Amino acid sequence: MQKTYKFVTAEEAASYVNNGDIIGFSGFTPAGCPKEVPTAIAKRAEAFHAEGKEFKIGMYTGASTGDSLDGALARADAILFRTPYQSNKDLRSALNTERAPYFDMHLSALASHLRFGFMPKPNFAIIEVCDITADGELIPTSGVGISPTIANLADHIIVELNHNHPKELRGFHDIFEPLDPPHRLPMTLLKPSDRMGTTSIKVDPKKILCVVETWRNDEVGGFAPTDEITDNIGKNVATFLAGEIKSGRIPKEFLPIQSGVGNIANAVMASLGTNPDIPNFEMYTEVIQDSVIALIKSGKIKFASGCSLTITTPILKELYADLEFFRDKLVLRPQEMSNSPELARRLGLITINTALEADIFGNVNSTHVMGSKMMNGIGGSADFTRSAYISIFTTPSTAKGGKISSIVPMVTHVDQNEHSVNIIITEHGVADLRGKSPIQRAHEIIEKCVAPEYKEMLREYLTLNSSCHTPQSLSACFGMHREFLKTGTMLGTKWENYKD
Ligand code: 0RQ
Repeated sequence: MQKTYKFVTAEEAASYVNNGDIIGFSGFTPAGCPKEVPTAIAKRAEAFHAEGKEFKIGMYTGASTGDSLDGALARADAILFRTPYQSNKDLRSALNTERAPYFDMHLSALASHLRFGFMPKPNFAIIEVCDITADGELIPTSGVGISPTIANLADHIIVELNHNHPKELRGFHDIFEPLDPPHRLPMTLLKPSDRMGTTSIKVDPKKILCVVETWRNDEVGGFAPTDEITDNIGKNVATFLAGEIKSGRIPKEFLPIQSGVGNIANAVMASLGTNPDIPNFEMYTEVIQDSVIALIKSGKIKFASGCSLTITTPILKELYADLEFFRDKLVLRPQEMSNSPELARRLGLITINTALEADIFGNVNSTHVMGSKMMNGIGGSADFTRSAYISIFTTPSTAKGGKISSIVPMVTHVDQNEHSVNIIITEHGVADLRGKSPIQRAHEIIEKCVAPEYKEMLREYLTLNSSCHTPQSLSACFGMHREFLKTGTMLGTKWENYKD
């Protein structure tokens, strides 16, 4: 293999990339993303900028990435456009100040939209692997994302061979790319542990421009320790699901779980793991976080299918040290499969994602702070929510030390609408929206989920425009947000100040 491919430094690999190039990057979250070449491209951009020359690249990623990719390129002002999900603070700042054009997409749709030609084709793919064979087999590492599609579409592939991920990861991936309509066939999985693809991404070796070696770890951040609020949210999710099993609304053998990213999702998984009324279960999800690995070890999770091992370095090292134990309990797939709405509906997923804010009628905003500032992106939340067996959204009832109520009259941006959201859960309780009219949903959410200090304010809101199907007041619906922007807290909102 050493003879087959050209081994180069990251700087040399980056020197092939020019202003206006469009690059697809491997990985999903910081797991499985290239690290050396993106940083070297950022340095190249800075050198061009220092000479007064343009240098920006178009960027397709699986989801968020590590700081050496999104952070470095954002700081270098080198982004022509960027999609989909992101969570890097420097990129967030760039895209919220018009320095990096960003468009948010459903993660399941990205690969097919690239193939359909809805967006410019990537001319480069930069793909992290744990192994590469002379005949062009690429073995992904801890995250797959859109790698098969960008490897097929790109003219040139730059490989980052990461020796920190063992070659024995071969076999942990299930790589499949569907045909496009009208020739598409069903994805045949009937349970999370089924497979339908190959264990590697096969490319024409002639497309592999060069290989860069690295020993760098995935840049997965740690999780905040659970606190009383996240613990109570987790307990409420577990108690709700246990009740649904008892009532027969969820089959007694339980159903596969999808769980989102972040501190709350991590805490929810930990609670499911410790509740004795929750049977051992499987996951069909996109992101496999730390808590899932602990639950696989304890036997509570029987199998996890995901797109990435978004796992902190110490836990990933433990997993790699005991790889054979995990071999029949884990699989990683491209996001077109892990997030497939077809599979979510067929497998009957219980989906658990996080809202920034929800409104009293059941619409959810997971992305835009005060309707205008992008936080991270929709990620896979709608891929799963719309096709779920039961869709759950969790959120602490307040944010910013109680100055913001996470439950408001009308969300300032809609990611999931009232028709897709079944259950909302805060630390105070569980609002079951199924089979309820808008006004019934409003009462359910206010009484079960809203923080005590905001309950009366929201009850009063419902009287502003009563005797209609959805009692919204178009003049006052953003009153709580406007009060926060004016005074720094929603607490003093008086409806008479906002109603015409
Ligand atoms: O900001 O840390 O500066 O105080 O939002 O909030 O409570 O730490 O929650 O880490 O679980 O992230 C929705 C962002 C939640 C995440 C979101 C502020 C709050 C804090 C983070 P600070 P927490 P988490 C998987 C599927 C996308 C959709 C999804 C996310 C920060 O879960 O990106 O689930 N989801 N996709 O203070 C202003 C409010 C706020 C608020 C919270 N109402 N107004 N700020 N915050 N509520 C993703 C993938 O597909 C890969």
